[in-house]
Amino acid sequence: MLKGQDFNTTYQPTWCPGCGDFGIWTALKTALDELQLDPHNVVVVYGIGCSGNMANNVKTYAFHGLHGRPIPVAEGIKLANHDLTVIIIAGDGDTYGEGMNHFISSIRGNHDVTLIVHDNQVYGLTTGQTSPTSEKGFKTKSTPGGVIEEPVNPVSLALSAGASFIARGFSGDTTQLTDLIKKGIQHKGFALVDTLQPCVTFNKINTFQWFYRRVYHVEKEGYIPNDWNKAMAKAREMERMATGVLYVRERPSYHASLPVLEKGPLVKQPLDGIDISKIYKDFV
Ligand SMILES: Cc1ncc(C[n+]2csc(CCOP(=O)(O)OP(=O)(O)O)c2C)c(N)n1
Ligand code: SF4
Ligand SMILES: [Mg+2]
Repeated sequence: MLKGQDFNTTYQPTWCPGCGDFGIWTALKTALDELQLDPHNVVVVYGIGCSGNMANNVKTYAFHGLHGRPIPVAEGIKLANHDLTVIIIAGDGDTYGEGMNHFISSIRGNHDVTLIVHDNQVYGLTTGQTSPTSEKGFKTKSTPGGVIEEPVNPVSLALSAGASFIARGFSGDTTQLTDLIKKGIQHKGFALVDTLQPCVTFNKINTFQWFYRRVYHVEKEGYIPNDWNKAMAKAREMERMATGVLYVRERPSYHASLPVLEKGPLVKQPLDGIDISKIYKDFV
């Protein structure tokens, strides 16, 4: 079995010094180690962004997809071989902007994938434009007069869509984040780990210091994550920011609901003897 540092590759990350992405990288590798997962049984699907640039830095199978589209790729991989652990690394722009439809759809289907969002409330890779989670009034290159729209609240959105596992982490707390990623991976269904991730270069508002003043661990206050209304109240807190597992409920996952997969993963099922000529004729 590999240790956390053994999930390193020979490539070093290219993130800015002090970027919150380093904490998520550390937490992911530690989670894979502590769950004793073998690299060849794990696929990480990356979106496009500073977040997605982690693709070269974790020793597992990897797919570096299109901006906004890592979720359907991950779903396809899981449906083809549900023995694999499938994880998604994506930005807030990727997930809650161009990929929003996939986010809702995957939650509804309860696809058994773990989505770790690097939520830095800005477009990092394209050098600092407004993202869907940017605060109202935030001034960026794309909104010099300040953001007009209300920000997306990822936790309340996921709750409304029917998510079966929702956690919020902070990249400045890798111990807690490791635990949340492990729980997300172990959950049998769609797991969101929305991670507060300071972008030290392009977001001078939501800094590490800004988050340290606000974040707190829900479990230290005796919070039990099984009540939808209480989770929604936690999601909507403004002055403090709840971190930890905010909501869990058991629900059959998508692949577990398909009779054809009861025999085992699709990739391990024989292809010979399948006659598709009738279906084919319908399309020619
Ligand atoms: C389909 C598509 N649309 C837009 C882009 C341009 N683009 C690349 S990264 C990015 C934003 C990245 O922001 P985010 O998803 O928040 O990731 P971060 O860099 O902050 O980690 C955009 C708009 C692209 N590469 N492909
Ligand atoms: S631009 Fe922001 S998110 Fe991207 S590497 Fe630099 S600090 Fe990190
Ligand atoms: Mg971003």
